[in-house]
Amino acid sequence: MDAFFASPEPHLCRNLRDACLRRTPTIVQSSPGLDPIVDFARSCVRGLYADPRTLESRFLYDAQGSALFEEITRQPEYYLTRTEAAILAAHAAEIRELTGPTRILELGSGSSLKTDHLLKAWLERGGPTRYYPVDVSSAALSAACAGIRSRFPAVEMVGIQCQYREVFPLLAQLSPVLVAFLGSSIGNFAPPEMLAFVRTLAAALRPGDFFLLGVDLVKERSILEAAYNDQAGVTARFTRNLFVRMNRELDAGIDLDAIEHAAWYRQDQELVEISARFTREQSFRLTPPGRVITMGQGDLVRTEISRKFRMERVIPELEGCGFAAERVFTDSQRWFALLLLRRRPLYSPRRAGKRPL
Ligand code: AVJ
Repeated sequence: MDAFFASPEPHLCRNLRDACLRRTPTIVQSSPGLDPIVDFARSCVRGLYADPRTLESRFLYDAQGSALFEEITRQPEYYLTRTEAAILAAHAAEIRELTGPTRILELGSGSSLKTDHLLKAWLERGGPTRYYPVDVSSAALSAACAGIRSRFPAVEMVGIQCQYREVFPLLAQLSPVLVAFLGSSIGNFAPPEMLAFVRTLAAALRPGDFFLLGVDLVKERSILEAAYNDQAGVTARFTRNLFVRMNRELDAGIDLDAIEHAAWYRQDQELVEISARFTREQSFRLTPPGRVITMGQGDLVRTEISRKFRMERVIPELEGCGFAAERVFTDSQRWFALLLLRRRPLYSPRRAGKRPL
């Protein structure tokens, strides 16, 4: 999918460069192009008329959704965040050793709590520590920036509120850089989208730059399904919140009591599929553009996929996209992996004629 081949946005580049030069705590926003409400409405209409019905996961993260996701990460069944944080805590110093004093840009930073381990390791080695959290949620981003500012006053930081693809044109000017994409957020992409994303990222980075990627690994169904169906019902509220947002921003008038959360592991595709199920028939209208949508009893709307990975497969895949795997860190149960990848040189004499990019 070429959705990730964004054209450079000089407006955003200029803002960011200015903010970096001034070294003031700033949040830079992407250039005001499409009205966010129109963007949301169009995406919902497109997705609800598609077969199967789907909604784009990026819209899950409004202020409430981002807060609910933080609550998910604290649920006992949701092992991902805890496990990844422990891996980061154990290996952050080593990662800093391997990368040298790069800037750190974090995609989908959310609350940025796990990043503390990286920032500590960077600060401990001295020299300037420059951190660029990127998130679509301005609420999550401002809270994260305020938190980092108070915990790590020495960190030079510019928060960037935009979609992932909008930040790619900025990466070359941030080099040397480590791009962190944690939490297995990459699992939200379907396989072709993931490849397009990784290739675009590789193309945007300079040779030698780093990519720190967190991936959740294939495991027993019961553990996976529990993680996406927590007892306290937080994940269910997270799924339903997308429809709360449609009611608030698009005046949809959806009966929220007739929506339930459904998540199961599809072993054939090695992914958790997360949907909203309509328990009664209902019609609603989204404004703009005002089209009527009818949902039948039992109809599903897929709100997310969360892919689970196998190291022996994902590493060659990433290497085929222009990266070399430098180190792989994992936990004792091999539930989660943190991959330190490096942008391969465009031309490497050893590989000449073998794997040209
Ligand atoms: C933020 C995409 C990594 O897939 O585990 C958690 C989102 N959705 N519970 C995931 C999520 C429901 C999460 N990611």
